[in-house]
Amino acid sequence: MESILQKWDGEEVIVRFDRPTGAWIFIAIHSTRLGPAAGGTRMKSYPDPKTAILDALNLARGMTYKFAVINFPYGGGKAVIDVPHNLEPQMRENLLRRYGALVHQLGGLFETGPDVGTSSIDMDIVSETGSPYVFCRTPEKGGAGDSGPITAWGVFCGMQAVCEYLFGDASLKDKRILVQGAGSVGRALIQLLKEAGAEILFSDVDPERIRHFGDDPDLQFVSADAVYDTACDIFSPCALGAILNRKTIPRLRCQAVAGAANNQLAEPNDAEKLRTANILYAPDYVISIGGAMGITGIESMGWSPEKAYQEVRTVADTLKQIFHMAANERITTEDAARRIAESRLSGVNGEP
Ligand code: NAD
Ligand code: PPY
Repeated sequence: MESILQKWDGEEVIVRFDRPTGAWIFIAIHSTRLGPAAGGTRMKSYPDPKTAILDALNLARGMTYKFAVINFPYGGGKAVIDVPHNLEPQMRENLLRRYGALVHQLGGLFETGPDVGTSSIDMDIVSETGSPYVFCRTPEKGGAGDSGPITAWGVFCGMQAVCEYLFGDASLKDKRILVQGAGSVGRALIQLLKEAGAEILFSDVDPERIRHFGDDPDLQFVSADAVYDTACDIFSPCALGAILNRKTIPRLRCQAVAGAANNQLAEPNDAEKLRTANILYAPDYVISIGGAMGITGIESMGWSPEKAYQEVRTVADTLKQIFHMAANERITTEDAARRIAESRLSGVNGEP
């Protein structure tokens, strides 16, 4: 644990062992340089608390870069709740309430929303004790609702930028796109791609989701083990992290990777492997900004939903800037994005 924290470049970690459930709560505050730390709450069972804390630290860093790359007045944080398997619903709800009380106790150092394993309905429960530091409550409770659809909108706009850069035309019509993960983001993305006339392939591991989408004649199902060998124009990871690694990259048969999943690169030099393989990579913390930007815009800056969708559209311009910078300087798109983010983090008031 000590060496993990020593190697981390963030500010602090709040740790709580929840005795009634046996869950571990880790809230990682990576940077408050540009504003209060914001980031979702991930809830799942990890093999051990060390893996859970590492996930929190890496995800929190990703949030710092997300906000910095678009020069947004928030810092990076993330919460991970490592729960035992088969937690009963009532126990889970009470855990969420105790977690909310902890967020409240931090007094605005950390503001949160949903992530993998939590939903808007969960945010309603967290906000009972965590208010006013909880985003994405359901509209019935006065929140902006699930962040998946607006995140998907950002990914969709990012894919258009990819097509414009690679093919000289932003249209996604007839482009063959493989979406890994048909959850909150993936399902909304699939809908947008349908409307745009793309050829859509999808993969999931949840039998219910496979059945639901498998019945759709416009979608082709790809099994989880065939994903990396399936030819497509754009591969869109919308499930797990670390899926771009030394084993999967040599198998990829796509021209670009553009998806919402956080921390897609297993190792920093996987970005170079993608560049060498001539695969255009849309850095995850840029293309997945829609939820964080749109929801904080609506809930704390008074944006209308229309304004939020318009603002999220600018992710396409940021990506194009990154693609051109990477090509001109012969660096990876990941390096180009990091340079932009770091210049904002080192500048005065976030200005480069
Ligand atoms: P989710 O839990 O709603 O959906 C994830 C889906 O991926 C589920 O359907 C799950 O069954 C599926 N899945 C899991 N393992 C898989 C595998 N091996 N192959 C194929 N599918 C698999 O999560 P979400 O909110 O849609 O988020 C997806 C990713 O995007 C996560 O990495 C998340 O951190 C990131 N992200 C989400 C948001 C947001 O607003 N929801 C914002 C930014 C980034
Ligand atoms: C993410 O982009 O990974 C998030 O956690 C999204 C988010 C962040 C802050 C509030 C709501 C959603």
